[in-house]
Parts: sequence; C-alpha cells; structure tokens
Amino acid sequence: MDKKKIVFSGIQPTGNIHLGNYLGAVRNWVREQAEKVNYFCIVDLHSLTVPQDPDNLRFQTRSLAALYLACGIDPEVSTIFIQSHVTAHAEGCWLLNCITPLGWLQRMTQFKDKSAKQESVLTGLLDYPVLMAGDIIFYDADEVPVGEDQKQHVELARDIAQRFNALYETDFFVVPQPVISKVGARVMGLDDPTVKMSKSLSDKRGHAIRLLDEPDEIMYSFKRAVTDSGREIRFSDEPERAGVNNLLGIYQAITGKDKTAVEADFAGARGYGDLKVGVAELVIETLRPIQARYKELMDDAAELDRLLAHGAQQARAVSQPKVDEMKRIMGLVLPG
Ligand code: ATP
Ligand code: LTN
Repeated sequence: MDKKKIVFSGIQPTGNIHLGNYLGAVRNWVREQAEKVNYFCIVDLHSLTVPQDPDNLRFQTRSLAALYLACGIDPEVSTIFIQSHVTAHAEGCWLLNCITPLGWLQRMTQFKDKSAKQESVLTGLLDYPVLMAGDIIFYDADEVPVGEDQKQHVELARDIAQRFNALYETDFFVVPQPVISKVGARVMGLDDPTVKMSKSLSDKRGHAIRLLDEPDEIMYSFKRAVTDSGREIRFSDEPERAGVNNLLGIYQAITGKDKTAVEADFAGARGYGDLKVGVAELVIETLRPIQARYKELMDDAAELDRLLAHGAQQARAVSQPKVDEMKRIMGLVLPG
C-alpha cells in the first residue's frame, strides 16, 4: 500500500472564521482526513504579525480550536495544536530566515496588500511566509490544502525547501504542493463581490458569514448581498454578475452538485430574492450542528486543553527532531 500523504494546514486566530475559511479550507481537511496523516494548526504566531489585543487573542485561539473540532476534525485521526506550543516553529523560522533572500518576501502580494493598509509595518509581517514555510516543511508535508489566496505562500515554501536542499546538497526537505479545491476556493464578500471574504473585514455587517452567526444574522447578510439588476440565475464570468456567481458558488460548494444541477434547482425562482433566501437557508442548516457542537466544546475548557496538550506533544515529536537535524546540517553544534 502507498504511504499515506502528509497534510499540513492552519488558520490564524484573528477573529471568527467565516464561510470562506470553511469552504476554502476546513471542510476539505475534514473530508480527506481519514486517508492522510494530518496536522492542523492554530497559527497564533502568525496572528501577531498585525497588532492584537491579548485577551481577545487568547479567546480567539481557544475558540478556533473548538471550531476545528466542531467542524469535524477528529483528534483521534488528526493532530490539532497551537503553533506557539511547539517552539520548533519559531526556532526553525530563524534558520530558514538565514537562507531566504529578502527579495522573495518583498514580492509577496499579501505583504504588499497588508502593508499598504498600515502606517507602521512590522518585521514579522514581512517574515510571515518564512514562518509558514517552516510550519509545512518541518512536518515533511506533501500537501497543503488552502484557499486560492495562499497559493503564492505555498509556492514560496517550495522555493525555500528547494533552496535549502540545493545549498546543503541534500534531499532533507520534502517539497510541498498546494491543494486548492475547484469550488469554494475563493468565496467573495457578500457586500462587495470584488473582494474576497475576509476575517479582517468581518466586523462590517453584511460582509462575511461567520460560522457562529445566528440564523437571523445569516439571513440578513444574504438578503442584503450585492447583485446586479438582472433576473437570470446562472453561473457567469461577467464581472457585473460576480454577486450572483458568488451565491451560486457557495450553494455549489455546499451541495457538491455540478453547475447544471445548481441552476436547475433555481429554475423556478422568481428572481434573485429567491436565490438569496435559498442559499441562506442552506447555510443556516449547514452551520446549525457545527454551532451546537462548538457550544458544548467551549463549555468543557478542561477537555479542550487536554486535547490541545496532546496535539502539541504529537507535533513536537515530529518537528523538534527535524529542526535539530537541520541545525546539524547547517553547522550548528548540538548540545552534548
Ligand atoms: P485575515 O483577513 O485575518 O487575513 P482570512 O479570512 O484571509 O483572514 P486566513 O486565516 O488568512 O483567513 O485563512 C485561513 C484559510 O482560509 C486559508 O487556507 C485561506 O486560503 C482560506 N481562505 C481565506 N479566505 C477565503 C475565502 N474568501 N475563500 C476561500 N478560502 C479562503
Ligand atoms: N498563512 C495562512 C495560515 C498558515 C498556513 C500555514 C496555512 C500559516 N501557516 C501552513 C497552511 C500551512 C493563512 O491562511 N493566512
């Protein structure tokens, strides 16, 4: 039998996760977890690359762990852990910094976008993709399931792995592949279908559907979703129809139907109003069991901590020896 593929992915605890994070990432992790060896990380060190309120960060970190579990990640099958619990990530990032050319980081589109929005840009924001590369390659991950926006970062992780291997004439690092689903990889904002749904914009009412939103709030956001002045409910690449396309894409990603079947489901609809309500109802029903399970998990803090401690132990056992060996290859003297 073929060796199981190793999967690594993560989300920043920067706020309530939304339908884009779910359809673009978490749902795909859950679906394939039984066939793979999985590491799903709450990347709290990454979230410090923009200013955070400490109490809020603490809450969001535990909340995200509970959401991973509530969405169906099974701790018996997959390793779930908090990035800062495993010091190999920060330690190994330093080593990777010392082989990564600055120009590679300055080219990253996410850095350019995020730094343009801030008055003072932190060094960590520039270094963000190196920390991410380490997350992936310290576990020998073959696959990195992410949304479309993270493709460039995974490609950088490939470049860093290859550069290390070339510099030290070794095949020490596995070169990872981004895995991006065909549907749901880029869910757009409901209030503006030209920008991706994003946690950092999710305080704006009507922008994102957060996984923990109440049914009324979900219905409100869908009813106000920006569409065009037409009536025809069909998939389209035309920029002015991006809103309808986004609603159909969400419906398609959840139901798993093909485009023709999705359009057929709305054949009798009287206009975009019916489409909005239909998608909202589907999303509400999809999130209902996740929300119920989330509440149970958050009510049992001791159990959540126990699971996270166990996950960190499993993650450490893999990544610390890898980083130690990397130090040795680079010429550092290991403690005797
Ligand atoms: P932030 O606004 O804080 O950068 P974010 O919403 O972009 O947050 P991340 O933590 O950066 O979320 O991303 C977590 C995962 O969700 C990544 O795999 C990312 O590619 C995916 N993702 C994020 N936004 C979307 C989206 N709109 N559609 C599909 N996938 C998405
Ligand atoms: N940069 C990612 C989060 C992230 C990640 C990773 C994803 C950090 N480390 C390793 C996959 C693999 C983001 O979603 N913004």
